[in-house]
Amino acid sequence: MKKLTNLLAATALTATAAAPAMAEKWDMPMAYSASNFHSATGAEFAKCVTTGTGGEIEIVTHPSGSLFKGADIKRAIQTGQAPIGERLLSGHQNENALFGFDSIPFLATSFDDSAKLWEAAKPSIERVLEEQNLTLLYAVPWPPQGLYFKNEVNSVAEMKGIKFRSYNNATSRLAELTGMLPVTIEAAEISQAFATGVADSMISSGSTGYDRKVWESLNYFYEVDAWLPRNYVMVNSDVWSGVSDANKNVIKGCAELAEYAGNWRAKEYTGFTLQGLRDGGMTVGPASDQMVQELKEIGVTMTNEWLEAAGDEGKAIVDAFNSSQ
Ligand code: PCA
Repeated sequence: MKKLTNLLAATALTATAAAPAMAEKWDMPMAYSASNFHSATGAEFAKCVTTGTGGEIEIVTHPSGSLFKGADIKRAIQTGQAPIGERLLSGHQNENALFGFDSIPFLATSFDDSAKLWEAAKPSIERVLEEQNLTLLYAVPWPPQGLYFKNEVNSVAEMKGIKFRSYNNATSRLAELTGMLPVTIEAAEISQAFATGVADSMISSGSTGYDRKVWESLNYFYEVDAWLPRNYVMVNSDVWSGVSDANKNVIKGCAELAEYAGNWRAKEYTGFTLQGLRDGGMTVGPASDQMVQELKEIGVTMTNEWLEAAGDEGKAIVDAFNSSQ
């Protein structure tokens, strides 16, 4: 017993000696599964910051919506319940249309175009976030969005009445315009939703279908490449202003690295996960010409609606993107 007490005392001493003067622990809520590439990127970002600051700031990630669900993450950070976290940017489209710049159908449909669109939109998004006491650290796109169905679908008319899982305003609107019935469900909960018939379709990346093993319930994935929505990592601006300049530099460096690595992973994960869907038994391929044509017409309607809602600043983003082509 004596020995154990001595050992404990010694360990406590060592721990105290090794701990930096003002160590802080930052819990980082994330909405998607630990195996997802965004979560893997976040975990490496956290490690980079912890190591780079010599442990003065230790970031601990909480994937799968385990600390806060996706829909609650931004509020949690704004109100200081968590200092840092990751969220789907277009999830805030109901607060400000500008947040939906990356979910305009058929505007930016490749990784290259998505990067150009982000370049055009970033100053506006940073400003809107800053007004909400949030500092943007990095953003990484999801792979291109395609349509998942239980049964074969070759036209918009065949979509009528199908229950459709949505993840933001644009996806709900797409469901309405195609005659489907939208129900908003977090990615962490879709396996269950499809298994129980709460939904029989969705628009998402191959990545999310793969992460959630949707082949257990759904059979078709149509590569529509409608858009590439982004996740972003934000920090509470009051917390950020309390960080030393040296640590700010470390965090910015780690964020840049994470953005680069995340983009790379997203591209790699695209083909890998589509193959994963095939291996799971799904039919994966392009949509019929008719379906593409009809979806593009719906895309025009949604683009016009977005431009109207996002005003001059939205139009300036689209114009800047188009002129970078
Ligand atoms: N996966 C996320 C958002 C976009 C994507 O590819 C989801 O389905 O919730």
